[in-house]
Amino acid sequence: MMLRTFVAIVALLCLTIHSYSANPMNDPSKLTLWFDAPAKVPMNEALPVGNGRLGGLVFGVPEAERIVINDDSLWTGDDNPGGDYKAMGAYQVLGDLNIALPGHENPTEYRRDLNIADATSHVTYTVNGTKYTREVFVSHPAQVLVVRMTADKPGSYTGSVSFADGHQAPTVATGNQLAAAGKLANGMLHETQIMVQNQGGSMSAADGKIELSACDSVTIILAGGTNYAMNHAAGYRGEDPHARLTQQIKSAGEKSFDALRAEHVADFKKLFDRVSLDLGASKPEQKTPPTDLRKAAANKATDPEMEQLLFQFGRYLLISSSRPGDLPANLQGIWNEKNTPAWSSDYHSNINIQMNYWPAEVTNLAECHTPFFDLIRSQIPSWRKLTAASNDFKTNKGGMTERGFAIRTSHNITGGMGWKWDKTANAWYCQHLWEHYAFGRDKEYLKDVAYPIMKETVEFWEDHLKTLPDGKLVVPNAWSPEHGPTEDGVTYSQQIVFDLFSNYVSASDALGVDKEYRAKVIAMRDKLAQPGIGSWGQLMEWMSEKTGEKDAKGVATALDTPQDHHRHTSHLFGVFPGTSITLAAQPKLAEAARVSLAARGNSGDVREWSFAWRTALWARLRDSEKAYSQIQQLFADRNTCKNLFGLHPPMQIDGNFGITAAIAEMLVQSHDGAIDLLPALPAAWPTGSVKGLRARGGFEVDITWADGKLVNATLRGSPGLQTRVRYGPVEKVVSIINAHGEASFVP
Ligand code: FUC
Repeated sequence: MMLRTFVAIVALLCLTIHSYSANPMNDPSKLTLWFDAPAKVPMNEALPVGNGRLGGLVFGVPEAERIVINDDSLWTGDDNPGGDYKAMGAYQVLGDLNIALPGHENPTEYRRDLNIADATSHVTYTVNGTKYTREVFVSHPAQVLVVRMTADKPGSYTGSVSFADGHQAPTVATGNQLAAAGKLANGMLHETQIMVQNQGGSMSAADGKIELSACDSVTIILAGGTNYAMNHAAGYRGEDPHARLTQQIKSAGEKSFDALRAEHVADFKKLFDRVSLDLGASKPEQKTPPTDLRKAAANKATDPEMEQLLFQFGRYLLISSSRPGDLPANLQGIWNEKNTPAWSSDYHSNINIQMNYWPAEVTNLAECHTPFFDLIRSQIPSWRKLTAASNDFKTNKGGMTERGFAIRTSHNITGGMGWKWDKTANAWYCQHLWEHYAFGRDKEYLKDVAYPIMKETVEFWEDHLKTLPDGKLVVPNAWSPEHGPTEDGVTYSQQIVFDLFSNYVSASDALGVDKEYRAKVIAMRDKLAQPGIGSWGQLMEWMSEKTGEKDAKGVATALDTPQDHHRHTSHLFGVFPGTSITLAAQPKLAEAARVSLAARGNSGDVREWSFAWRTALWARLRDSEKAYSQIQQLFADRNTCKNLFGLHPPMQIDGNFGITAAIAEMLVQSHDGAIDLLPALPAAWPTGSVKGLRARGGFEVDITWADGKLVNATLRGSPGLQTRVRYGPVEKVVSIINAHGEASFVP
């Protein structure tokens, strides 16, 4: 398909990219998860609501509602475990909100749902001819969780509201309020306050509960929090949350339910509605079953509306678990029902937290990326200290580390780290700092936030790279995540340092600073050992091919063979999320990457997040059908829970975020100096459109296609911006110069 014309018009006005208007394409009927029975298993079936910090998992049981409540900062552990995973602590449960409604057993016409277009969960059912409705959301503006229960007959609510604190703090009931406050062994204060409002009937406080008697409708407002502060200097502790929560409950309690709901929906939609996606219509018979059955079927037959839902669900989860000022999304986002969650529900630095943030820039949720940066900044003082104290970081000059920091595979929110060093995670984190600038072009941010950390990390690698006899530079004693031996020059680490050095050079260019150091970094980058191509045409994961040698314990290390199906694809970092291996610039390495990826396959060890990574890799390698097949396989019951959460197992959220980013990568790419339209459009989506994706260089992109071919595309950005745009083999320069800050392409 030839790209024939790009229209360029002169612009005089500035463009406000994030100006908000409700997006009519985000049709709630296509953006709702629904089920015909209550949830039984919290992480796999309950429905997640959240405001970035405060989360709820809604079970939807008529006679005994349970909502697991989380606050993203409730963690055990502390700042200096020196690599001991257990001492690092774990993400905790704030408690359970329980609503007992005896007599509501055995309902008819039962339905529970989660509308991700307005971030509200509903439960509806009928008992003895009365129709009941329950709505649950977590408001970001009001910082409270709200439950509203109504019925079509007066006096229908008799029962009780109670709270079970996750650490056995007693619940005190006074007037129309409940409160539970406690302190963890690490000094973390946590508190929950609940206000219950009734219309009709009566309420009373007794035995730590609020009893409801013949109420017409009931509103429950819950505020929860801790004294955590994302601040090393303050010992990661701030004010006692009591006064803040009291104020939140008071303010929310003074608003009507309708006002609280309207404020919540408007706030959520401001972010969510920036992007709409239409991948085509599903067949009428595909639309009828509940989401769990439909998901299972989508594993076997194309269901474009489910694929669209999966894409938007990742965006929903990011908005709901990562808002500015709060902590970033952890392994379970913010949703957690156990005080001993898998992997502590921590921040994993060898793929997982990075994957959580892959969709942030490209799917137009850039501000949801900032909690990751805030966490990095708040942990660095402690990471520097722990790195300097470790014998693992002697510099290439023989002394101990003075510049920079390294990160272990796992970390918490109070400067603590666990398990092995993931040596180049520092550089990988810097990729995120850089990408926020590459997409948004905020120079102040680059200068004040990203550049200093990037430079410090470049200096760390200047001090630590080892020179081989042939003059090549390698990362010493590195590990290709969770695979094979620890040795010099593993491809994963080499490519990540290459990425850091390249982004550093671009950052110094953008700011016009450190010209001499920039030249030195280019010289170091040129000496970095590059990945080799092995005996079966693969991109080598290590400097030497491992074909069955035995390690010190006598275990065969038959790793670099076509039979190896490890879940990580670390050696393909340069293809995605890195940018050093592209089809155009490095065709031989790209072909070797294709051979490796095809051999890695997707059986056995492959996990939910692996499918997401593989989808993005195939998209970058322009194999649209292989990319699409990964999405379909992700829908399998083995990989995705009934509630669409990723299933490692247990539930893990990175795959949700990763697949959203990977689907975007199939529709638009912008990593090699141009914007590629529909680079990996599969046959399953012949006709469709996407609005509001972002491309590097400061652009928003809308694309419409039909019969597998581009119909038109619109670019938005600040007037004066220019970019190369490609569709298939055709490439043109597009300038944003019209009055709406737009440029269009019509083939
Ligand atoms: C990485 C992966 C595992 C798991 C863990 C939380 O270490 O290798 O599969 O996702 O993170």
